[in-house]
Amino acid sequence: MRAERRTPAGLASGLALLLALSACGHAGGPPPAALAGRIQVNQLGFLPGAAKWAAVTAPAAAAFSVVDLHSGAEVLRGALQPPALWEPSGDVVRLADFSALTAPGVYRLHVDGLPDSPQFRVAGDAYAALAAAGVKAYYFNRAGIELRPEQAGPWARPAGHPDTQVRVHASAAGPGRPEGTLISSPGGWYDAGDYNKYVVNSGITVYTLLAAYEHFPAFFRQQALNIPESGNGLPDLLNEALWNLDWMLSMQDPADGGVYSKLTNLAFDGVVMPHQARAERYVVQKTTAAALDFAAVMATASRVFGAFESQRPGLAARMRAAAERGWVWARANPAVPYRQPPDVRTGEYGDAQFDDEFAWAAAELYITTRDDRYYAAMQAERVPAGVPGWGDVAGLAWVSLAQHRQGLTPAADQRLIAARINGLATQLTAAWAASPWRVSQQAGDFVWGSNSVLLNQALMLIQGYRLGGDRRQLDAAQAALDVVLGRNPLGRSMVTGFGSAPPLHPHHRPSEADGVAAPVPGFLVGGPNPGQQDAQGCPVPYASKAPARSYLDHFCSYASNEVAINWNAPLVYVSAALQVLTAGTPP
Ligand SMILES: [Ca+2]
Ligand SMILES: [Ca+2]
Repeated sequence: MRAERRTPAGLASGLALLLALSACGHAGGPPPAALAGRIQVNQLGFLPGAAKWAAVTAPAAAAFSVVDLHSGAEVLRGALQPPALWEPSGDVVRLADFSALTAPGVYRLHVDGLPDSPQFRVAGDAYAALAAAGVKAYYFNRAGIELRPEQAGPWARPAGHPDTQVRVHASAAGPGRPEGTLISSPGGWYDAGDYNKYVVNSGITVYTLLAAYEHFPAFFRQQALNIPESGNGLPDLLNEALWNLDWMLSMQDPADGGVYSKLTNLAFDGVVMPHQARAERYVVQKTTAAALDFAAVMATASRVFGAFESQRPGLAARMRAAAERGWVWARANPAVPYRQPPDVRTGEYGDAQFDDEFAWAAAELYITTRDDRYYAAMQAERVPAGVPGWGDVAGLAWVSLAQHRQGLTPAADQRLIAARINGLATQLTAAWAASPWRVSQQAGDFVWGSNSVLLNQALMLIQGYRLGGDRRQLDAAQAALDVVLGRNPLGRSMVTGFGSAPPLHPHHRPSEADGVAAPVPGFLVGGPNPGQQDAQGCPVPYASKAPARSYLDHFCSYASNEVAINWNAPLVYVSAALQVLTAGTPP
């Protein structure tokens, strides 16, 4: 869940009408519906070997068929499962299991009396383009660099926010750098729909991208993104991660190893392009969470970039040293929460519970250094495995320990590592299996950024599958991606540029201000959020208060339709993992 953000001014007039919530956005299908309801399906499609489910919100329907889009031939027929109420949306739903469909092609689902489903593909490369666009979204959010037409196409734009002359805010002043000192802290990614840069949120984001590389290196070595560094000998995912890692390194105070929490304006920019935003920038307060998230991700990056010494000589050692200095600072300053200074009004990412950050940083330092003192500092038996989020990162420690389990020292408790990963994956699988909508997310998971909560559940399910091979855990992860790509009560894809009914008006300043009709592609939007914290400032109402329907495809909706770097990271991880782990040819 993100820090709540101030509503930008001036949104109330002249904006496009709400397009969401009324129709599925697909063509074709039989004439007037005799039944009320819809067929909701993953609008992008599936690997041949994937579990394939659709949701039919028509209690009286009985059977479904799968139709080849081009020939019109029925290729599969089946009975719908018994109806059941899914509380988060209030729908009575019947599920269609068409996993037996394995032949590559383009299809739609048909139920007598209902509009046909959106079309979808079955293909061996079903998620390759999605995974690539999910990474390239970070390129589109780069600070301090011109996006050239050769790489950015219609979304080319001048450089914004050079951040080579940034002031040390009073809250961040120290002996070596008194208030007002000018420092240089260029590069990095804009955090979300705004133009500020936050270390805490960068931590889980970059980590998740590096974990994707560590887990599936062959996939990412062949992925070509057409970014400025392409062809330099580093995989493009790592080039993109470095754009933010190099910035993060500049956020560490060389005097004491503490890490500034954010680089920010005093207030959010207006709805302008990056080069039009000229407010003075500051680095703000060193915090325990910033130091530990920094230490964890630099320790991770150190072992990843250790394999690329010739491309970036000395980088891995520098990252490791930076991680250890951040750790030392946090041990000496173990309870410094973020306190928003009175003159600063941008995002907070405030967190006062640091057990999880300590555990995660200790785990990554242990894996990278093989120093048992870090394993002891983790206090592993006291660390739970939960679904990760920016303020609760304990689960990431277990992801890394499981990945590296064969190279750990004898100090590591191998049974505990397996128990933590399996315990969480088993719990999420049970929730998926019991769900009338066949998804692991529960009513309480519809919070700010609910789509990322769901995809982080999928990320943890995938860890279970990689460790123990329980196929149901992979199927439950697939279900999460299905929901994000359109098998939801809204019939909406939640990724810009993907699916037949994607978000068109994300809360993303460049997408709103660039004069290009299509939003910048590859971004996951926050998703349904019954908090509706932006409702007062939106010129159109939410259509429903139901948790799974609390979504507005409107620029005003920072609470359901913003983008964020930490939300895109599990999209990249899960789409790549399913592309790699799902059988690409019919079984
Ligand atoms: Ca925490
Ligand atoms: Ca636009």
